[in-house]
Amino acid sequence: MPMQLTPEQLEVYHRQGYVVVEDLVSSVEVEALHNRLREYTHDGRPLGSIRVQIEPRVQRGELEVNHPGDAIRKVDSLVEGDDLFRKLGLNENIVGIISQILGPDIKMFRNALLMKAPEVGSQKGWHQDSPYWPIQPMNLCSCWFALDDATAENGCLAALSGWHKKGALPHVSVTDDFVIDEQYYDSSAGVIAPVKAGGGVFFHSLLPHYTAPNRSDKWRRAIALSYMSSKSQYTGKGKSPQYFHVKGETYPGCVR
Ligand SMILES: O=C(O)CCC(=O)C(=O)O
Repeated sequence: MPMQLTPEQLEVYHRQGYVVVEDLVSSVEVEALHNRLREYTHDGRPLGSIRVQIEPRVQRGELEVNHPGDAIRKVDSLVEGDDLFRKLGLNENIVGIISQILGPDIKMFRNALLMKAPEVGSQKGWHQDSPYWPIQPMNLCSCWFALDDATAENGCLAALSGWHKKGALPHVSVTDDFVIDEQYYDSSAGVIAPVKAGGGVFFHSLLPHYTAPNRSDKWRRAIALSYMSSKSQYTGKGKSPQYFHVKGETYPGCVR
């Protein structure tokens, strides 16, 4: 039977804006994902047209790494481009929990591998996801799936619990980032959400969140799998892009 959130866990999600769920995927599958990822980042497996983002300090020549793969910060759309990551994006435990939160008709808005190499990975400043995204209503849900044990030391997620209820907060551009304007929140209220490899943090797209730099000697790799109801509206320019279909119906006039 696929995993389901208990009523208590579902209540926690709605109250806090996030819930941590361990053991979504077996250690054997996590190992296979690790191996595949290493092939892409360190062993020359072609990424094709998949977009890769490099650590800004390495890009600017301010920091050197032992291997170019240690400088990769972000890889987009592996769910569409790789069989093992596709299986993860469609995993019945993850999608089952997402359906409890968002309903039966689901599309994937994005998926992004987020990598913090030991002592290299930089912070991601406090932000909400929805202000970045052309989707209404602002009620998407991400499963931040941990490929390594995510801890305070290597840059696990931190969140402002309950703040998803405050709506979209003003964001500003700063060096290398787009973050919530400091006058609108108090980061000292942030709580960390450690999670073991194979588990995930399910969080609301209006939840303010942050990840610290990796100051440890251990990798922190995660993939953010962001889902939306197929009844969502695309609010960007032109017509809706074709989003990855996860399950259920598609609706006329809504995201494709
Ligand atoms: O994993 C990270 O470092 C950042 C994650 C994040 O901010 C996101 O998924 O929106």
